[in-house]
Amino acid sequence: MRTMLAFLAPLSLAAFAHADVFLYSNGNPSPFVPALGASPSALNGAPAPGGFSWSEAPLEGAFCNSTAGVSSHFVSNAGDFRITDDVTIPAGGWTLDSILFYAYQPGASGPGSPFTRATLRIWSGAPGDPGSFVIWGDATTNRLISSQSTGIYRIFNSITQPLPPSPDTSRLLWVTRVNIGGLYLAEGTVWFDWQYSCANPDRGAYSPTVTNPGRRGVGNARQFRQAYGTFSGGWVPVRDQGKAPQAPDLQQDFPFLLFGTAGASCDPDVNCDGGVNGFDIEVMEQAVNGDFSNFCQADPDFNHDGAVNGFDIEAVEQSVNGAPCP
Ligand SMILES: [Ca+2]
Ligand SMILES: [Ca+2]
Ligand SMILES: [Ca+2]
Ligand SMILES: [Ca+2]
Repeated sequence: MRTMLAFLAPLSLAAFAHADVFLYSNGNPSPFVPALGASPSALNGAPAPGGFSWSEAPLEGAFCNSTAGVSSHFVSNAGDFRITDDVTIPAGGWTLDSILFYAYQPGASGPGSPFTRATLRIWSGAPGDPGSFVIWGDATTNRLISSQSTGIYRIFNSITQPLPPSPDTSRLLWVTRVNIGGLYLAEGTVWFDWQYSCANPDRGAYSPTVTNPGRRGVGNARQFRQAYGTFSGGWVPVRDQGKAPQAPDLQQDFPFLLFGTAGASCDPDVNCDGGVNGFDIEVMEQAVNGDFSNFCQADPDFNHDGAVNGFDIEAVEQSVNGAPCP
């Protein structure tokens, strides 16, 4: 019996390994399906190449969207674009591991991604609104985990006059996973604000807006633009002007997926050395005292009570000793 317990003890640590899942897809009811409107054939009947799909600017009634993608890249010498959209987190909150974004670069069809860096901030309210502030992240740290082909080509609407362009394969969409690292966010609305950097600094990243067949979309996304001409720089609504010319301009959303755990979650390995032991209590104590040099997690508020203090040390100690997450 004693031997069995000795075997079981290490296994009990598995209880801490939370099961991350796709929690949310912005613009699509299936949390693991991005709102790209992926289809094997275009509205004009043209089939996508074998194994690929189209993401076609949608048609609603007589009008379609006219934009394939919105600039979302860092450019060292000619403007600095960021884009932002919101999510409402339900009761209980979410612990976010990562977020997945979508963009193309004209002509970039791989095999490697054209995007080499991504930065992310999370805001308390809409960026640009008075009173909104950054609650996590910054505009400089590279948080890109991976960037891979989606197998989906972004195309303009293929049937709306005048002069609908034929579907083409110049805009391969890449899915880029950006690290959030286990940040707990309580119930409420937050805004993500992100930016790509490109392998070729003279090229761009263009993010498609939420695409659902038959709907042009009504959203609240924004884009940051640097000052130019008479514009002093700042956040502006992302609007699709539509086609034909009399089509109304409609504000859009951006597709993204959130990956993590519903509710609070914890990993008492706060120094990420693979072990759960006294060092973690020590490192939590250092963090409470302002030294984050050994602390590896996104959120030092281990027990999610809104403060970083001795209770967090206590909670780590209890977790190290086998207690469930606070
Ligand atoms: Ca939105
Ligand atoms: Ca218009
Ligand atoms: Ca550890
Ligand atoms: Ca706390």
